[in-house]
Amino acid sequence: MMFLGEPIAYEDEKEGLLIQNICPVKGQEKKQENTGSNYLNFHTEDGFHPYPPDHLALLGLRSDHEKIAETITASVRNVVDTLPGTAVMLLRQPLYRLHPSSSFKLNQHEDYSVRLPVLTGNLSNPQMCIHYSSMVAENEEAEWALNKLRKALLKVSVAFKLLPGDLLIMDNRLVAHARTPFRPRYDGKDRWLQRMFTVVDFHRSGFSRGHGKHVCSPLNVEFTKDVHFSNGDFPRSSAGERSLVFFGNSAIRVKTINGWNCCGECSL
Ligand SMILES: O=C(O)CCC(=O)C(=O)O
Ligand SMILES: [Fe+2]
Repeated sequence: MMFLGEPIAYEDEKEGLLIQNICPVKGQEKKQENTGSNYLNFHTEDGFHPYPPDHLALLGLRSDHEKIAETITASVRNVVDTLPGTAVMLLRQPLYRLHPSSSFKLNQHEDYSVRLPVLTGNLSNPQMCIHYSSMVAENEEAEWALNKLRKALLKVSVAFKLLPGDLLIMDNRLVAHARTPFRPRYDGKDRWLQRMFTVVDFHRSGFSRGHGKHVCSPLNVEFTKDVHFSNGDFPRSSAGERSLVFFGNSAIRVKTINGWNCCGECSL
């Protein structure tokens, strides 16, 4: 992993551990999180975060009792050429609301999301941010395009049974992942993985980390109303909606700017 980038973790997720233990937790079977054991939907890891992982490693330490759980991956590289041009065009627009993962312990608020495109970057080799259960399209056309992509990804998915000693490294910018269901027994011998994230450009998150530290400080959530705000290359909130805005480790004041063009790509 160290050849791929610098390790990164988030203080508001899994207590900021750089190497996280993943085991099923009693009572959380249905959670769309790695503590659950029902089907875990396809997702990009922490795609809502301003400094999401570029790579994600899962190390198998122990299989589930019946050895049925499979980690599934699906790469945008294998589907982008099969999508209708109109779908690609829509997926490149910030028409999708993504709710933060419930594994993040953000300020007590619940009703927030970030607004972003699903596909970014190079036209023929784009990056993808998707979440089958926490992402909502803002209109019917955008939903149609998202469904096209979802169906296409399912067709090219590849399953891995992580046995003890197996290491699966995923490029989180290209690949979505999921996990099939299994039956935990909570007897101390359940499925056990370890997880680690890396980023290619460590300096980008420097503002959010202490000197020499690899753990990003908790995100601050600030609700805005009737505001256009842009942070980076796509808008993070939109007019009249409750949205999540980011600012490394300190809240910033968001001003109301009437008629400001968010990103040049959208018509807001
Ligand atoms: O349990 C798995 O195989 C994958 C879990 C997962 O999505 C994760 O830990 O990010
Ligand atoms: Fe995941």
